[in-house]
Amino acid sequence: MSRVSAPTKEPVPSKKHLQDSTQSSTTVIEHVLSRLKDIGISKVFGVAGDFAFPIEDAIGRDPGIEWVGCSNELNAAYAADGYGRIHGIAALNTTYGVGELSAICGIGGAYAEHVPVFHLVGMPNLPTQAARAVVHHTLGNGEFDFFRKMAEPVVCASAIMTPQNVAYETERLIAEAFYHRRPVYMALPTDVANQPIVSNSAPLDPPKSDPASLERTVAEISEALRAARTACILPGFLANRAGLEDAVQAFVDASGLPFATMFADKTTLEEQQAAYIGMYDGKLMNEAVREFVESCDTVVLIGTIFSDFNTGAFTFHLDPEKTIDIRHHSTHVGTKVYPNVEMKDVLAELARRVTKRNQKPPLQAGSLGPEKGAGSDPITADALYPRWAQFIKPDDIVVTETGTSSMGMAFARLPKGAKFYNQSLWGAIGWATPAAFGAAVAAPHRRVVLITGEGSHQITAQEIAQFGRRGLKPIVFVLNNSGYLIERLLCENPDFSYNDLAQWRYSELPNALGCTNWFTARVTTCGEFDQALKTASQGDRAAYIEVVTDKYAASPLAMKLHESVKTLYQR
Ligand SMILES: Cc1ncc(C[n+]2csc(CCOP(=O)(O)OP(=O)(O)O)c2C)c(N)n1
Repeated sequence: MSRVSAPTKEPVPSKKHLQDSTQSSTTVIEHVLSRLKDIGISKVFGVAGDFAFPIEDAIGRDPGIEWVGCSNELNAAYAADGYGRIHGIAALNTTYGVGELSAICGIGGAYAEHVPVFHLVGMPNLPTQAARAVVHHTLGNGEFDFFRKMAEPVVCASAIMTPQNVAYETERLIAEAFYHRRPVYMALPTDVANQPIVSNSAPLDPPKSDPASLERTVAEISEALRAARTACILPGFLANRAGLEDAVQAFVDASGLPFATMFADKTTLEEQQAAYIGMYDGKLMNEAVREFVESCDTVVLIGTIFSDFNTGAFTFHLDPEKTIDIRHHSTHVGTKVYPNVEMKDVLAELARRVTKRNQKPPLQAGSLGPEKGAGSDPITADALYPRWAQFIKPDDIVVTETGTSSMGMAFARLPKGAKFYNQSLWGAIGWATPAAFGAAVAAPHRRVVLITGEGSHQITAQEIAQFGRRGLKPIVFVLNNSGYLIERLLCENPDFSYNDLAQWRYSELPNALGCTNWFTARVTTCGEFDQALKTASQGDRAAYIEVVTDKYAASPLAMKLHESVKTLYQR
């Protein structure tokens, strides 16, 4: 449902890769683009630059691949990340040095959160590099390999293409990106990009489970579940990254087990189903969910991580002996590790073999309380979050930013088909605005709702222009609480000036950024907010609503984190 096509299918050979291309007239960049198209890439996000012209010219000439221009490279990387979360894979193009380094924080986020982004970088030509010439976008020291080295820790594989290596290296990078579900770096010197390729290579096989190991893993999990008096599932975002939501759902259905989700995993599975018991956030929120999950004889984790924000600032307690952890390429059953088993195979076998329990779920997932306040009342947290929760419609794509707003929205039970996206591990503020743009490009027929704090929005707000440029109709909420509220709640003194911001006239931005016919509003009371929500929900045009609250109107989780700084920072 959430995927636009099926790009996460492992690469398959097509006739053209098996042709002898030693005499090919296909150029290096044409070959790379052709293979990226084969695996489902039809858009490239980026910012143009002269060292990347051969890449951009080839995209311009190719009717099967569209250039998606962004305001800067950081935004382009975040947009590619948002696109990749929905589409399964994404591509980004930047120029040498200045462009690629601007993108690197976004690529780091895609690495941390397992979004395969193919980063195509244009480099100066080989004679320039050999002469160690002092050219623009370099450090002026004749070094040309520094920036690739800087990229290395945030990608799972990299290559500088040549006519001789491009066929094999492209296959290797595709295989690595699919295997790790992480970004790869492909550099093309300007002269090399347009040379004919002199090599060929077939796609590399995707990894396969070891049959004996798979059998033992599934037998052991089935037995653990059979013996468990109580059990539950924690489906995680890494299952989603591998395109395995349906396989996880099939296992949930076949097992009859209830499931809860942690913060980063929200909406991995549909929340409007009886098996869903709510958000599990350690001791910080939803005590009944914590009590049930932690009391289970067996807990099955499917592609999740125990990060600070996924575990209620490490206040969770799951006994490793009672935990089954199904990962992309290995499974842990208690303290035993089965290294050579693929998540998709384990899930498929479990769905086939597990014994179904016909038990009523122990809990019913809750949502946020009733909407408080009316008329001229100020917009408190109790007024804000239930209203936003009510506003979300089936199939919406809800992109939320690091800060107090995502912490509030994560506990709303979302309607059927609605998806929640957040960058909860990397947590770079500014991600959400361009990521929402990327999401809208990936799913132009679904409603995208962006919820961001104003401090985060100030980092990447230019990307609002791109929605307007492409005629996309997002609903944007900017929460203006006069500064960095989450930081005020976590730092030594909330009133230190480093948490204050320049006050923008936010609702004037869409107009200034060329977005015509958008509904814009600045609301400071519940009555104004209700009116704006009503207009925005009509759905005929994009909306941009600045929601003004008190400086300390924090969501419950944000308040809990304020009380839990000791465990959050392990002080
Ligand atoms: C790129 C980056 N810089 C700085 C931070 C530190 N940081 C975390 S949350 C935050 C403030 C968010 O403020 P805002 O977007 O206004 O949301 P609020 O918490 O006020 O709702 C900052 C500065 C970060 N996470 N990422």
